[in-house]
Amino acid sequence: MAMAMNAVPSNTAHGNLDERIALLMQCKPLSEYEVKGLCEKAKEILMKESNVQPVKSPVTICGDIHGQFHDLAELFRIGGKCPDTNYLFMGDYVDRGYYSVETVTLLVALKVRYPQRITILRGNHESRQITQVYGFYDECLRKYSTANVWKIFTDLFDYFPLTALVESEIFCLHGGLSPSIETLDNIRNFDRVQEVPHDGAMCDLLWSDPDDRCGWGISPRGAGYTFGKDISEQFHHTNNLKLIARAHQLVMEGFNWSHDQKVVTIFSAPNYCYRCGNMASILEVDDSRDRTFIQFEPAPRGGEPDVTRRTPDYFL
Ligand SMILES: [Mn+2]
Repeated sequence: MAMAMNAVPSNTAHGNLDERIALLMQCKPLSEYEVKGLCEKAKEILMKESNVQPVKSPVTICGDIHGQFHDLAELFRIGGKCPDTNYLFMGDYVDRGYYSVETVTLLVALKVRYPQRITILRGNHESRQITQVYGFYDECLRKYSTANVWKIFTDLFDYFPLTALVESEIFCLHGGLSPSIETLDNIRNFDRVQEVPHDGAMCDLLWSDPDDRCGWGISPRGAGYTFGKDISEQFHHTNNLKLIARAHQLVMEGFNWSHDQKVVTIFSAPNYCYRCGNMASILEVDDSRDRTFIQFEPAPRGGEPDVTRRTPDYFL
C-alpha cells in the first residue's frame, strides 16, 4: 500500500513520454529500447488512420524537414508548440541533414502523445531503399552501432498515411497526382502498408511534381510523373477541392504557387542541405480557413558543418 507514496511524475499516464519529448526537443535521441516501444505505440495509432486522413482547421501545414533538427525546433518556435498548434507534416523527415534520428523520433513521439494534434504523412524518403542511399541508414548505424533503429523506423513508415484532407477542401500530400487516380476514393481503397513501390498510384503520390506543360509528363526523377494545370483543374473539379498543398521540391521562398494557385509547394527546410540559401515556410490555416504563409530562416545553430555558409551559383 505504501507503494503509491513513491509515485513520481514519470509514473503518470504521460509523464515518461513527456520527459522523453523534453529531451528530444534538446536534440537528445532515445535508446533503442525506447524507440522500439514508441514505434509499437505509433503503429497502433497510424494503422487506424485513412489513406486520405481527415484533418480539421486550425492546422499548420509543413513541408520537407530532411533531418534539419534545429530548423524543426525553430519551426515550432515560430509556428507554436504542439499541441498548442495543430500540425500536418507532408513527409521527408529523414535523409540529407545530420539529425534524421532526432527529427523523426520527435515527430513520432508527438504523434503518440497528441494523436489528434499532429498528422505525419509519408514522403518518398520514408522508404527502406531511399534511406540506404541518402543518409538515414548510415546515421542510425553511427548513433546506435546497429541497423535495428533504422529497421524499426522503416517498418513504421509503411503505416504513415499517404495524404490528408483539411476541412474537405485542401488536399495535402508529399508529391503529386497520378494518372491512375481520379478520385479521393481511389486513394482510400488501396493497401498502403508496404515499401514505396517503384511505380503505380502509391509511388506517384509520393514522387510526382507539378509542371508548366499540360498533361502528364515523364519525371526527370525516374519515378512519378509531372502533371500540368489541366490535370490539376480536373482533379480539383472531380473532388471539389480548393487547393492542393504538397512538398517535395526546393523552392527558394519556402512556398511557390503553380497552376493558377490551384497547387502550392511548401518547403520547410531553410538553407537546405546547409548550403542552398533558401527560405523555409509553413502554411497556417486558421479556424475560418483563412491561410497565411510564414517564412523563416535557418536556426542560429543550424547543425551545419563548420564551414562558411554560401549560396551556390546555380541557385542565384
Ligand atoms: Mn521528397
